[in-house]
Amino acid sequence: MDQRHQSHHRPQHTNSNHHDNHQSTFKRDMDDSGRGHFQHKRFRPGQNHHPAGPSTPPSSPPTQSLSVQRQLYERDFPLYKQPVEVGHFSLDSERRFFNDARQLRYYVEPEKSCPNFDLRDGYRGRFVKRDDRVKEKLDHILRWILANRSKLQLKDTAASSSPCALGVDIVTWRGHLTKLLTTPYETREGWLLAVTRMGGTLYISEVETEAARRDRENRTERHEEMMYWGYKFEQYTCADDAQSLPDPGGVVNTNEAFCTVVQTRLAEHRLLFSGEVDCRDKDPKAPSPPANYIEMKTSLEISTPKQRSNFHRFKLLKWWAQSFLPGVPRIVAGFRDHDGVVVSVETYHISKISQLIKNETNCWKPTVCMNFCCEFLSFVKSVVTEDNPRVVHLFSWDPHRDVTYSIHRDSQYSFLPDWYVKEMTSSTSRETHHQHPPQI
Ligand code: 0WD
Ligand code: CA
Repeated sequence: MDQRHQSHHRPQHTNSNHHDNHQSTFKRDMDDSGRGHFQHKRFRPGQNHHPAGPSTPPSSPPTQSLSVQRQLYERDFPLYKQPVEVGHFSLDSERRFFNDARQLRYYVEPEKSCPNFDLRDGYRGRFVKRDDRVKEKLDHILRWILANRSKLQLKDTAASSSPCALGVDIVTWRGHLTKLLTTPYETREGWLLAVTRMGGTLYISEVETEAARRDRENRTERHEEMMYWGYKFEQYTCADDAQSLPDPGGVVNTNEAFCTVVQTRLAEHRLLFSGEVDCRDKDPKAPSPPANYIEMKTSLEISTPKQRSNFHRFKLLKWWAQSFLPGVPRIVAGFRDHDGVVVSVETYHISKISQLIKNETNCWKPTVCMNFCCEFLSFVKSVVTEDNPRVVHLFSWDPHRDVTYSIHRDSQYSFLPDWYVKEMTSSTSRETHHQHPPQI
């Protein structure tokens, strides 16, 4: 690993590993003897802290929860290692998986600062929409893991005593981590995250909430059309290869995707996650992935101070969290009017966003987002101890509430497919064999 990869994401913060002495934010009920119901070396009874008042009376059943209150997470920025791309994959127009970069596109800067792109063009006749009733869960990432696991495991065997394990603590989508990062500031939408431990690795997969399902089934025609606008903007600005130009006359097909797979570490949590990447810098001298990736966004043009403030306080939080996680350094934003015409294009550097929001009162803080995510992962690790692909711990959060969970065995929530479990458990010895060929 070179020096750059050893460095940490530390926007505006000094490096400090704060994890040995901070107050725990787990809420834990005491049993009759006064002992806590779960054991974790960092969360001893007495060190426990929760601002919500006295613990539950001894007679009530044991519950465990995690507080989301912002002030509990206002401490030094946790260690977040520079994310390293360990692979990528593509999904084609029929959502078929390929272990390659065939869907990666190249950013072509618009010729004018006011490009007048019409984002409504093609919605009626040149649009193939992915069926969002189909829940793919972690399947594509799991396919990538099976196709690349010898690489992953080889890297890990030197350091690990269990060569069958993947060498990471957490496998998930980047989008799920984005939701965790923004949770301390979210006031509208809750979430459900299913967690299963297998081979020592925790797999985290989202479950659609009832409210999200209702929203999806009751979208207005206007909302459906506006969801297309973001993809249309990508089509105006992205080309299939470094030499060619975008083709605004083509079909927009949202089945197509290019996803990066990155590895990184948040404090003690080794993470492997995948996220969709819109395009890359077409300069062949651009830095290596993920530093050459660009995230495309659209947003309503800003005309009033109130709109600017809302943009900083709510939209930039989501944009920052999403791109910071995989180490994507730039966002290109198309600002559009109410008719879907792009009136300006602006670039945001992720490393400068925290400066940009500094003058906003009561604004979000990157450190709160990262510390909450870190604490949630610790909470999950301490709760999900049974290593069993058939068991799901369902973590649940609603705005203004704590995170709680329930346990489900052989239920509708099980999400690790048989083909993955079989392959991971049966080929352990074969893989080990690969790494330690017998001496003849
Ligand atoms: O079925 C589902 N509910 C999920 C699907 C949950 C999580 C992920 N996915 C799929 C997406 O279809 C996509 O292929 O995983 C891939 C992306 O994962 P991610 O990068 O972790 O997701 P996120 O960061 O939330 O979204 C990245 C992009 C979005 O870009 P914008 O600029 O809008 O944030 O992935 C696209 C979208 O372009 N995207 C989706 N496209 C279709 N259906 C979806 C979705 N449900 N979610 C994200
Ligand atoms: Ca995008």
